[in-house]
Amino acid sequence: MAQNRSTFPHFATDAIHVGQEPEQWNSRAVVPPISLSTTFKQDSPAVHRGFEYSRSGNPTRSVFERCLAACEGAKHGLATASGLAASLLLTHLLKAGDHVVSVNDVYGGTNRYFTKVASKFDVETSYVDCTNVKTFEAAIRENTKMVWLESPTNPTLTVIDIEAIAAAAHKKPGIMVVVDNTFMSPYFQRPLALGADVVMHSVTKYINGHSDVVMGIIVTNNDELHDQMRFLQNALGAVPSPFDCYLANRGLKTLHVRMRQHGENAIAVAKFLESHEQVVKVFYPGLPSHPQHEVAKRQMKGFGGMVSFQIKGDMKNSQEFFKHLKIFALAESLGGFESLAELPSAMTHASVSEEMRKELGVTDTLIRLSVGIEDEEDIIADIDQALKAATSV
Ligand code: P1T
Repeated sequence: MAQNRSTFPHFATDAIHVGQEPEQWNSRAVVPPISLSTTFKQDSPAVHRGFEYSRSGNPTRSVFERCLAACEGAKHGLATASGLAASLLLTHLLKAGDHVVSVNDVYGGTNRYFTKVASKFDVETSYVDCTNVKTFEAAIRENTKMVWLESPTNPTLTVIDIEAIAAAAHKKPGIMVVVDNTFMSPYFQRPLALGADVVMHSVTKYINGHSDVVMGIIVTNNDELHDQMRFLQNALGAVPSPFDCYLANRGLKTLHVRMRQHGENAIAVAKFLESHEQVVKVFYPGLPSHPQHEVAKRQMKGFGGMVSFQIKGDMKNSQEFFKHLKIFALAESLGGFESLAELPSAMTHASVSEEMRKELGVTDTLIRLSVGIEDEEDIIADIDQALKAATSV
């Protein structure tokens, strides 16, 4: 199903109101309170009013989970202590001997988790170019149980045709398709409507949007999967704090406004970079030159705030560029209101093998920008002066 503006009616109203009903609190608080109590009084043994112990469920967490699930067009939401804790929980749905097909370009921490941790429990992962459905299908094995997609990918912003890959995966029963929707947020892309079984996010990024919370979330429409994951959420214990849930719920209220501005600023930055003589190549799904631009237009409502580019020269030029930035901070992470720049090969993707980095083009001259919502002309002027300074080394 192609996604366009009319696919997501009422997004802002849902982000502001779902799960926030003042009537659920005795006080009729319009802003949901932070419920710090670790335990809840029961009417009789094991008979309670929805909450018993704060690891298995918490009122502030529940407010956020319901709201974000609505934003993704999902029935169920489960918040986790981080994006990686969401990956951990999902992988615990598998058993030893199972196989995962992951898109080859994923966040470095996801690659590290599958390669160096899940492998210890005999869960093997193949990293595959998912821009080609035939290549993807060839990687499916008898024991493949999970498909892991990011789209656009981190950091090369490759776009995967989610609908085509989900349909190919579902030809074989028992394969769960997970989409890490962190880069787009539900405002720009809703993978469940494209055939994914589960969507996960690093809430740390756009959803919270203020670079002051580390959190994750998993959403689904599948009741059985949700029940299994709720059991795992309680059994594994990697849950977020009520204060973090309060902040993420607050951030979500302005997601639509922020995403529109991120998108506007990012396309301006991408066009500027594409015309710059100090730049070899720009990676942004909103550019007609992007190899999957047509897929992006079909499955996304906007193109997001992440832009990667290859600077002319070598590591010295990259370093000089970072040294001269004034508005952008040289820092990991993304999706906050402020602009950030980083070098994936040495920072977010340093844990990816050198061989795979080379194959993906994650070199010492590939620079990733998280374009913030400052004034567009100031952002561009900052990049311009840093690029000029980087030329003279
Ligand atoms: O940091 P955490 O909340 O645990 O989320 C991990 C994660 C998962 N998925 C994607 C697409 C991500 O980008 C991340 C975290 N990424 C960074 C910190 C980064 O700078 O790319």
